Amino acid sequence: MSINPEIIHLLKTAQHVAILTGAGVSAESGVPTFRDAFSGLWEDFDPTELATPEAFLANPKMVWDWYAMRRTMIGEVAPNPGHHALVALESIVPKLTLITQNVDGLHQAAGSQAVLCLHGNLQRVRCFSNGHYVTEWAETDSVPVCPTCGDMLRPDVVWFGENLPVLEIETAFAAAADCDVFLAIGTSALVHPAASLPIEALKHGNPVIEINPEETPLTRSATYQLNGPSGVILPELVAAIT
Ligand code: BJW
Repeated sequence: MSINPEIIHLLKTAQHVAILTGAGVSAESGVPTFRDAFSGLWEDFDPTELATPEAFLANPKMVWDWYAMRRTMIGEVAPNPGHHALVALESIVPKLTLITQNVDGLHQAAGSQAVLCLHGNLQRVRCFSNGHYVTEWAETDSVPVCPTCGDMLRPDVVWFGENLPVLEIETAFAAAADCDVFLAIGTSALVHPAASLPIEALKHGNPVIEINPEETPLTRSATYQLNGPSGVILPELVAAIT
């Protein structure tokens, strides 16, 4: 793909690049996007209906098992050229703020520094009511419990209706306001407050580049669109500014 020279100029001259990633960035690693159907036992369930505290309290074992399946899945995948290109970009631009909605740890596995994880980390587990972190547990016929308080364990991710970590979301909004260019990559731009970040960038007059093979609610407002998979486009973009 030939990349618009204005995009190349923007990235070459930017002092601060802010980036928001979503599930699409990990799609080429073999991780299903959030709104793709998960296969197997869960194919009849809408993921957005499982990612709530209400779903967990109604059927804790089913939700626990869904996350256990996904934890196993991400243990078997590796970062793709899109993740690696973002690591390379970090060494090219003076300042880069990487904000992710992903809970799979693939940016960190690729070598990105200081990733702002808005929706938590699938590999971490804490108890439901008291937030005690637990590093070892046994899989049994029921949801494992906290050794400190006996409460049920849950994945350390942010479900619908729950607050995002304050420092991460505040730093992300500050970066959107401060950056010279904002990249929204592989996100359906449906879930707030993350979906408000590119809008915040635009509000401050900062150009937004969207990278996605599909249209999203952001597409019409984005300053530039690069239509295609991030595992192809990001390495091309980095090569073009190097
Ligand atoms: C590719 C590709 C390739 C494919 N290359 N691209 C304001 C307005 C309206 C609603 C709200 C609002 N503020 C808050 C809300 C409520 C709610 C919300 O946003 N609801 C909307 C659905 C309407 N938000 C919340 O509840 C948040 N909390 C909150 O705001 O607290 C304050 C509050 C509390 C109570 C009431 C009100 C406010 C919390 C949101 C937590 C989201 N959690 C999840 C689950 C995490 C754990 C887990 O993984 O199980 O996070 S939901 C899910 O969606 C997950 C994702 O991080 C998130 C975003 O999804 P993402 O990453 O965009 O993935 P997809 O699958 O949607 O899209 C993939 C994209 O990739 C597609 O576009 C493809 O085309 C593309 N793609 N291949 C590049 N190769």
